[in-house]
Amino acid sequence: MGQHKCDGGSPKAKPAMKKMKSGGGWPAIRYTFRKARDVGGVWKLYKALRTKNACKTCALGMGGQRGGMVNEIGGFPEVCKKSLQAMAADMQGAIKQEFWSTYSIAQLKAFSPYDLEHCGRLTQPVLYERGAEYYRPIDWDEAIARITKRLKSLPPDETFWYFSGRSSNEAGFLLQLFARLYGTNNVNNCSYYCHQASGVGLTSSIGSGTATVVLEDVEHADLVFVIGGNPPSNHPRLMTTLTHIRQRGGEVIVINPVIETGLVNFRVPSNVRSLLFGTKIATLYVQPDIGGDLALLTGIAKRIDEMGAQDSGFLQEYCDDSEAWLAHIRSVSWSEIYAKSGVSQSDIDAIAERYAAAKNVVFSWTMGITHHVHGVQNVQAIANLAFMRGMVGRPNAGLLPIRGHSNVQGIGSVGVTPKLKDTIFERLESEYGLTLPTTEGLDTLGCMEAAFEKKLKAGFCLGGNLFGSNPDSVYAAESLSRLESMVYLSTTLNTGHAHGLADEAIILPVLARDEEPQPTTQESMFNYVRLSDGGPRRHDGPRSEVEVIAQIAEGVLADTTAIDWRSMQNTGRIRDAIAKVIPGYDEIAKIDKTKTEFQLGGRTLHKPTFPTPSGRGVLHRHDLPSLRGGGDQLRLMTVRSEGQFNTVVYENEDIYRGQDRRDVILLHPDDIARLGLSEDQKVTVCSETGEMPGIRVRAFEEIKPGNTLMYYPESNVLVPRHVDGQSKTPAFKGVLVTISTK
Ligand SMILES: Nc1nc2c(c(=O)[nH]1)N[C@H]1C(S)=C(S)[C@@H](COP(=O)(O)OP(=O)(O)OC[C@H]3O[C@@H](n4cnc5c(=O)[nH]c(N)nc54)[C@H](O)[C@@H]3O)O[C@H]1N2
Ligand SMILES: Nc1nc2c(c(=O)[nH]1)N[C@H]1C(S)=C(S)[C@@H](COP(=O)(O)OP(=O)(O)OC[C@H]3O[C@@H](n4cnc5c(=O)[nH]c(N)nc54)[C@H](O)[C@@H]3O)O[C@H]1N2
Ligand SMILES: [Mo]
Repeated sequence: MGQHKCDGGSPKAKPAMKKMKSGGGWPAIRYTFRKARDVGGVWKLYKALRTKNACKTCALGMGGQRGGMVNEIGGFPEVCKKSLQAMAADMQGAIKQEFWSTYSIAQLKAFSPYDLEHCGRLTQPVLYERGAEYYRPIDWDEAIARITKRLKSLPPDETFWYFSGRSSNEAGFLLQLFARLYGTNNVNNCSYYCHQASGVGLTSSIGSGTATVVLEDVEHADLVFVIGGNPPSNHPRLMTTLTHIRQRGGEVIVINPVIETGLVNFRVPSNVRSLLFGTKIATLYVQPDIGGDLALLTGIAKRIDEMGAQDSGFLQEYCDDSEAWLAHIRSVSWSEIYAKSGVSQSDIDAIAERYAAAKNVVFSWTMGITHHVHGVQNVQAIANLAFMRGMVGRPNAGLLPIRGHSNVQGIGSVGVTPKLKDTIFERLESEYGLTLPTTEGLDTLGCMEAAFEKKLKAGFCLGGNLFGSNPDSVYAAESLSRLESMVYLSTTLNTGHAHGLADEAIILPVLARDEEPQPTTQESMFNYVRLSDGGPRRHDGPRSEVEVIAQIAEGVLADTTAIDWRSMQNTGRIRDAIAKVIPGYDEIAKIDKTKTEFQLGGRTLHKPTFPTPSGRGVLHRHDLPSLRGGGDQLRLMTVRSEGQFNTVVYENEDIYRGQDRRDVILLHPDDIARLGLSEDQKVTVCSETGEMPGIRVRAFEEIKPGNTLMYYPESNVLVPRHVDGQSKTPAFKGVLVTISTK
């Protein structure tokens, strides 16, 4: 292991690709024109992007009634490469009929995520049956009849229902209602692999699971923390806000084991000055070891206390347990903090000093915080730090989980969780006279494990790629293959359609948001509800998600429930129901008439009264986990490249990290030397879960030694099924690997 000199591959060192010195800028603009050419011209793409539909990519929120490329405070043009990619993907031609008899399942399995995405749009239902070599097209009636028959024959609790965050509130609400009235609470969404730790952590600290601030607040902050995220690639529009903060003399502190190019310098394409000269982003960049954040955050709090810089009045008046918490952080030793964070005293002091000096502070974070077995504790530690200086519960300061999918927050709000909020449960029962199941529903990984144990028989997926997003891909494929049936409502092909096959798999092609015949709604990470007008269909064949769901529900439940499922094909009817039962959503009932988008009531916390049982903030105490790894064992993070959206790969290059391909492992040059490896050498990366042979070693000075980076979803063969006990989020960033040259 490791120490051997290279004994194969091509040891010759060669620069992977020219590394960019800043994010955004001309490459982003050039890319726009290239994409435009692919889909039939700049004007066509521009028109598609300017329709009144919420942007399809991240949850920052763009588009809707202000028109595409406009943010929540009217900023224009907020173009990002991701929205172009997502739009261009939906504007692809249709997969041809011959495709299905040309490419066998075995061939589809060999396709990369990039190949599958670029096959084109799904336009006809297709069926796979165990033993068959190919998917075969079937008509809609046959597809719906098969699904209905299957669901009628199964005990409801032997089914599960997975939702991605791309679908509308209307589709999400309708499908979860159907699943529950059918008889199961095995209802969950991709959040369990994403920000669930934020929801659980925030709820335990402030009583509410979402952002406490609106975009306007962030724009007025004089210090923003960006912890465990790569917004230049994954939330490009946030970069505009960060440049504004810098232009006003504010600070941006980045906490990340990797120096991400675009967090050092970013060229905002819509700002001429920034485009030409770039805008410096981070005023302070601190690199903990992977998983070291809890110790680091505790250390910052400890230092603030030593400096006497806390807001004791705030702690006493608005928080529970502050004395016990202060006593706890005083009892943790500095040596423990340095050892378990990998951060030096001078860096911790520097962060604390800047925090102490700032007046309005926003803490933002993403997957570097949640993808750990102590993800919830990480989030609580961020909340602790905010409480400490009274930086939550007032304007221009607060907590901001930077969400993933464009409507992942809405999907959660409208009831796509195993356990419904009590208010929603009660209102559904009383308003509609329904009886809902009270069994404990399973979380996402829980469903995969139950399927593996053959306790589940069928799965139903509203978008997403359940197989591709899972840890332990070999196990994931096996567990889905043990099912009798899988149903996928999808727009394009992905690895799940090739590897996530049950005895019977049916793919139903659906319309994208901007092709819907009726308006739909989405909720941004700032708790802002947007209205999407929909638009003309691009292909014959795909159907509206709500139409498909309502039709299946009618087939399965027409005789047993009083709901007129057919009328639920009307998104206005669904919004009426959402307005009645989902807290804060009252205004949605009229949104298609008034065209007035709105901020959800009760979410933004501009006053220090917290919706916890005591009405006060809760400070949590934590034991600090030891840093894992050391010696030959490296800490691995599995992350996104610049050119992908989750399991969908749009381009093989990661221009910001200077990589021309994805089958690579990025190591600090010191680790390459220490382990006796050489650049571009082919190695096998091993974890307790799996192995990846043929991976190329790449030197990457930007990562802290002892830590390493690989690309998701390919690297999921290495990710064990270890989850955070409180949120059930897998530790996608907390993997231990060794490198073998055999
Ligand atoms: N273009 C594009 N946009 C996207 C997505 C996409 O795939 N492509 N996905 C969407 C979704 S669903 C989500 S959830 C978000 C994801 O957005 P991110 O969270 O930005 O995505 P990741 O690539 O997982 O990056 C995690 C970052 O965390 C850092 N990190 C890893 N481990 C640690 C750690 O232990 N501590 C700290 N402090 N940092 C760490 C990594 O260096 C990296 O910069 O983006 C959304 N937007
Ligand atoms: N190792 C590792 N694993 C991870 C992560 C990681 O960082 N590392 N990140 C995790 C995270 S944060 C997440 S959110 C999950 C991603 O989990 P998912 O949301 O399950 O996966 P996606 O890749 O976003 O799903 C893409 C598919 O959605 C479908 N789709 C696109 N638009 C629509 C639409 O409008 N309607 C419908 N019905 N379908 C549509 C397309 O068929 C496309 O192939 O992965 C998780 N897994
Ligand atoms: Mo996500």
